[in-house]
Amino acid sequence: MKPLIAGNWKMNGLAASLLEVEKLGGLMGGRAPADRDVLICPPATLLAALAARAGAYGVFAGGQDCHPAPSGAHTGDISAEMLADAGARFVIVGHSERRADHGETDALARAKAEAALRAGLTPIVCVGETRAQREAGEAEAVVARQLAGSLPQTGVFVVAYEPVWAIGTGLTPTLEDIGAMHAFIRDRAGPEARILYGGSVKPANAAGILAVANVNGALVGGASLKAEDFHAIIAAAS
Ligand code: G2H
Repeated sequence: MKPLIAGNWKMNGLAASLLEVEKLGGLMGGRAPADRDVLICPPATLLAALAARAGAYGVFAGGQDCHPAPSGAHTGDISAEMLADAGARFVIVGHSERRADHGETDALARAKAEAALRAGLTPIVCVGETRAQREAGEAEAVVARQLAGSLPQTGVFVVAYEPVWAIGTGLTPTLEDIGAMHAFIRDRAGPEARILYGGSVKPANAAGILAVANVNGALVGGASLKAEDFHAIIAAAS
């Protein structure tokens, strides 16, 4: 399965940040490696400009969220159709920061994933347990519930396993725990889905994580903001 290395810039990036895309293109020798997919999900304000630049290097652009409706009276929201129109090929849905900051539910994540598919985008559906849930031995039950409620009923999708306690903290699960959870997700998401690991992926730990069975790529936050770091992670996926 072709690995997908996805950068999630979150609420970071002004126009000057587009220079990181040029830098990344240069580090890759002008073209993303043919044996892996590279994706950057910038803030919506940069999506169209980034899609145009990234496309020249064979890098995909994606959104960080979408509304379930194609259009309408939803002030401040962005539809999957709009993301596609701006050049996106993927969209992240159900990220734990959306679940925590905006009260997003599994049902809403599924509605967004299905809207993405209708617009021709590939949804990246995020799941993951909190520290308290892992310590209580509930990690698999929580992830199973999120998968059952959030995955679209049909279509090609990507799953990102992001333990909430590993996001932006520098902490990561052991490789054994990552492997066990990815195998658990594989059983529920099916053989076609790429399953990404996310949560404090950086150049120093990328090769080990990406070599684990059923890890088909990474969703990278902080370390995707600097071209050198993101390139090192792309290079580690082989
Ligand atoms: C998890 C991840 C990217 P970070 O949110 O989705 O962020 O790599 O900064 O932990």
